[in-house]
Amino acid sequence: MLIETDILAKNNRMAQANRSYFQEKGLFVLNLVSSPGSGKTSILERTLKDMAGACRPAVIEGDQQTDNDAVRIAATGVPVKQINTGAGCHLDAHMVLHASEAFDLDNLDLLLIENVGNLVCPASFDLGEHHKVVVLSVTEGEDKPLKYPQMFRAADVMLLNKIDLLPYLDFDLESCKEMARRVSPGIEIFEVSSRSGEGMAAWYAWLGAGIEKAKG
Ligand SMILES: Nc1nc2c(ncn2[C@@H]2O[C@H](COP(=O)(O)OP(=O)(O)O)[C@@H](O)[C@H]2O)c(=O)[nH]1
Ligand SMILES: [Mg+2]
Ligand SMILES: [Zn+2]
Repeated sequence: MLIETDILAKNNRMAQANRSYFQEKGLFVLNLVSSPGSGKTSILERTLKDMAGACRPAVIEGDQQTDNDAVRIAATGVPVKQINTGAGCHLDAHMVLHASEAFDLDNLDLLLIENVGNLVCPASFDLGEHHKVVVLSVTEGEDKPLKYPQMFRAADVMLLNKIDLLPYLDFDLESCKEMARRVSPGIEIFEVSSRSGEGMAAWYAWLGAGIEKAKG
């Protein structure tokens, strides 16, 4: 327990340093978290294609193994750096700082970090982002905010993804949103489908406003 506290304290210090550094560069930084398969990479791919020319993004991809997601992002033409955590189950602030050295930050205004698929410990590890964005897909069950409250409390935004599948499921959208707000009253919720594009415009508007604000 003492070791854990120490690791988190050290990470918090590094995350604060990242935050100051990213702020100096006028970067809007988001940390995307979810369980595996909720659609983080798909949302990034669609967002990068639809917002091409509207912002100057780069992506950091976190996975235990493979560069599959980095390859998918690279296909959009956006600069990307893969981090493999091996046995590790989350990104930390130190990894993110080093990965960001792959980019010319002076010529970017948006840094999107896809965390390792895991709804537990990424909640505790600040990376120096402006916001955690939690992706929950409608195939996962509406009670996930109650089961993983730390993560939903840590997130400022929830992307409720795969709404194109709603007609085939008995997922209760209103109940899910109510449970998310019960653990995190201020959470901003966007209902989206990275497949059909439904609901994505509201997410892009939120993103655009954040980019403008971060430029200062
Ligand atoms: N039907 C549907 N499938 C989706 C949607 N978004 C992602 N998927 C699928 O869900 C699977 C996992 O997506 P991926 O982006 O790799 O998830 P990640 O592990 O969170 O990065 C893939 O087979 C995607 O095609 C969506 O909006 N609708
Ligand atoms: Mg992914
Ligand atoms: Zn972990």
